[in-house]
Amino acid sequence: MPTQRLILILADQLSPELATLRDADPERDTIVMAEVAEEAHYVRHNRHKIALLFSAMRHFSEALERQGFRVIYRRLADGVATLEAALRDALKLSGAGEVLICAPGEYRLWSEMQQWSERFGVPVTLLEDDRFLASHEDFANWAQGRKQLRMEYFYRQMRTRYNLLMDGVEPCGGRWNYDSENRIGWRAQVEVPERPRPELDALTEAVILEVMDAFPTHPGDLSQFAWAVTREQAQSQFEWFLTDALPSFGRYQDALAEESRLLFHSLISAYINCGLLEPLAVCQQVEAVYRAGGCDLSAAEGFIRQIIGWREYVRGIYWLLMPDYAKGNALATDRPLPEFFWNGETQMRCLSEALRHSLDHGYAHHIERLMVIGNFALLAGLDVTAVCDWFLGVYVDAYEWVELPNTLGMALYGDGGVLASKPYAASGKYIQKQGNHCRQCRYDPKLVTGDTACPYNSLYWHFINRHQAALSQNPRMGLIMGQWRKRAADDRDAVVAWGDQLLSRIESL
Ligand code: FAD
Ligand code: DLZ
Ligand code: SF4
Repeated sequence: MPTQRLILILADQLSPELATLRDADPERDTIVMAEVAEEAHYVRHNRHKIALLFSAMRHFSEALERQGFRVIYRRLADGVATLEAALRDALKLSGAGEVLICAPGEYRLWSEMQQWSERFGVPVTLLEDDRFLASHEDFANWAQGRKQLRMEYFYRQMRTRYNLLMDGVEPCGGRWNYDSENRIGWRAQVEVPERPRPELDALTEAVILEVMDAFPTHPGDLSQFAWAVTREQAQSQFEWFLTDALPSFGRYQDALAEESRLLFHSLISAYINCGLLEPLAVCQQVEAVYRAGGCDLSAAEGFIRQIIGWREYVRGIYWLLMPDYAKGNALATDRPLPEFFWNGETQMRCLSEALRHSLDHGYAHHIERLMVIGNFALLAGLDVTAVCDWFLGVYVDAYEWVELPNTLGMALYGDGGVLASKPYAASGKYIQKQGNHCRQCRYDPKLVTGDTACPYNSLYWHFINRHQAALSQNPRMGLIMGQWRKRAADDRDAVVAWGDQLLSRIESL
């Protein structure tokens, strides 16, 4: 008789096509799933994220049971503290002689699992997570010998390999990238469609109550919970996006709007990241809409680039460079996170809106994350690790493999330019151009110093001034550095002094 096996399925591995489930046999294999305090507490996870994952796990476990599998499922209330403890108990209970796990997405857990064979005294095999479109080996091969690891070239290779938006060997429309058409600022040009909310069943309602009870100090307003928790619900949300939002997605991808936090974004990152949707399938569906005339090429290309380009690329960088990547602090920042990161109470309208929405709903779109919150953290020199932990905790879609390169690398330039060819630093002028928050703000985006001046402005020049040595070698910063140096010395001093003043009373901004 073949050895009985345990298959551990993590909360972000809820796919029937998971490497460990593809050849699983209900006669031989027992599934283990566990809601454990350690995974919920290693950063201060948003209650939306915990509720989404616990509800999706419970639904997934029921689906496996319907297929005939025995599932050992531990709920949070059972008090099993760690995944290791859950597996140890399950080994005792089942008498299984082998453990199979699809490799976890985070280095932290992966390195712990390296000890498990020895600790349990049975073979623990990690299978590659092939739900991604580029394996670690593919990415390492692509990266080998390159001086710079730019996303654009990786993306072109992925387009060709997966035959997405290609006409033969050429990209559709003759260009690879339509980013320049996707930067329109928001002036309420079109109506934002209303989004359908997935229905909450009794299981999800129960999870919400349990999570409110067990995590009283974590962010997240669960009275607003509107996340899909099954594949069917996630697919139906995505289909709404394809018909109602995708046509405007490209144009307003970088927009910031007072009247809508979601605009035309898909909100599918949490679903792809935990396994409820598959990356290639969503890209193929977007291409089908384009081919049928349902959206223009810039919308389809802009969307597909985010998934087969950015998403795969940041994962590649993470696994290529961990564990050292997490230690990056190229700009030597150490300022503590202001309290308003936890309550949204700042007079800077753009920042307050983005923070509040992130805390209450577990979501902000890319430009809010990068150019409002991340940009403020960069300009103010906030401590890299504190900012990364904040981003990892607050968003429903956050796992370190995707959060860390985006935060430490893209937003904070902590990796010294591996991911971004220059820091994503911008003044209030950029935020004003992209949207309409400034009209509701106590500050004025046209002013640089003085009580009503937009803090992003002086902090921008303060940033340029204090990092002259580190950034002057960067050819893409030459123009702005030149502009700064050309300004009269007392003008520069006044801006820097105002920036110093703001930083000294950062909590009051
Ligand atoms: P859409 O705008 O509809 O985009 C479609 C999809 O493209 C997303 O669902 C996502 O899967 C993918 N995508 C887009 N941009 C990126 C990117 N830069 N990296 C990876 N995938 C991308 N994304 C996460 O999934 N988890 C994170 O923890 C995360 N942290 C971030 C932190 C910072 C500082 C920044 C700047 C970005 C971060 N992102 C993260 C990327 C991006 O902001 C989110 O994927 C996106 O906002 C999710 O919303 P959406 O599904 O509506 O995306
Ligand atoms: C994020 C998370 C949370 C909050 N809770 C659990 C849990 O209780 N059980 C579980 O299996 N996984 C959880 N996760 C997801 C893991 O942290 C994730 O699998 C790793 O970070 C690897 O990506
Ligand atoms: Fe943000 Fe400055 Fe505009 Fe206020 S004035 S909304 S702080 S960019």
